[in-house]
Amino acid sequence: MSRVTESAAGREVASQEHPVAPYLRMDRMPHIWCPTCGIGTVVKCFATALEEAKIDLDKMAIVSGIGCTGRVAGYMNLDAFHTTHGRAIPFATGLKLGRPELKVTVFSGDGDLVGIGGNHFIHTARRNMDLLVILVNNFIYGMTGGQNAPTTPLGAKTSTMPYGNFERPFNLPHLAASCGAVYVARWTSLHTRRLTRSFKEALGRKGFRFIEVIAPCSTLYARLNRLGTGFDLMRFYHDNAEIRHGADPREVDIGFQEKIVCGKFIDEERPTFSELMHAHYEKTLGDKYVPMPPEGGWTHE
Ligand SMILES: Cc1ncc(C[n+]2csc(CCOP(=O)(O)OP(=O)(O)O)c2C)c(N)n1
Ligand code: SF4
Ligand SMILES: [Mg+2]
Repeated sequence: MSRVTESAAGREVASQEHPVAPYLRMDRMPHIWCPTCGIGTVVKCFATALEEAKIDLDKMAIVSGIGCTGRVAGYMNLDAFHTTHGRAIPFATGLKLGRPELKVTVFSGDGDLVGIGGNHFIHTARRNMDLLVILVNNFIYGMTGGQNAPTTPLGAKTSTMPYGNFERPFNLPHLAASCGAVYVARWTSLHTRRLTRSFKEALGRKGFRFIEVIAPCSTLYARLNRLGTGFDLMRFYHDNAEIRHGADPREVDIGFQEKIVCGKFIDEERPTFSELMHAHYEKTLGDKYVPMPPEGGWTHE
């Protein structure tokens, strides 16, 4: 018999259901992710954070680009947008500017956000746009066959660099911090409690917040590099992740099968793009300034 209770966010949970099921579009299951892929774990942590933070889901939207991680938006039982490759951040920016009362989260892959979408990433961080950006870094373009990404560690094998990557990869926390992100953290998909806490904390902040999650691509990255399954990579994270809150982001590069520095590196407050814009126009235009959009957003009933 199923017992129905109410979750923190007011959604009904039947007792035999997984506690985060109300946050997912269960009618779309089974999902496309491979066995021992890390993306599902990150989704579970995010759903748990929404539950624990008691986020009003009617005031929340999620935006993804394209890729295995880009499928996340489609599986979340939220107002969700699956956009074109590399364009999750500009789409989310438009959504936030048009509906400022929404909490907007971008959830996508490394290739999507800092490969094809890299230009959007740096300028949106520079402007301190009020977005939470969750990036699942599996060091590879997963969905399209394991090509080299801007995050592939030196020496790692990919389908387009079969003799090992020789391109210097981005150090993502450093990239985000140097462009102006006000909250920067990195975890692995093994750190489920800490990751959930970090999501919760970042959901409560404003400005450009960036959380990188290192997660296994068991089918391509692990196989091409003979690293075993996703479980073996989780064991690797267990043995090689080092938590160093407040570490200098310049010093958290990731080498191939080397230690992974995790933790919260940046947590500051600075006026967001919209706050600066309103203050500037109020000062320069005075009474002539009509704040845009009207309170509640353009489409508010
Ligand atoms: C404009 C455009 N270029 C290329 C592609 C092909 N493409 C789809 S997903 C993807 C890679 C996604 O990689 P990542 O964001 O790291 O996600 P993952 O699959 O690894 O989670 C690429 C290159 C596309 N869909 N659109
Ligand atoms: S290809 Fe890699 S990233 Fe994509 S679902 Fe499979 S394991 Fe996950
Ligand atoms: Mg990827």
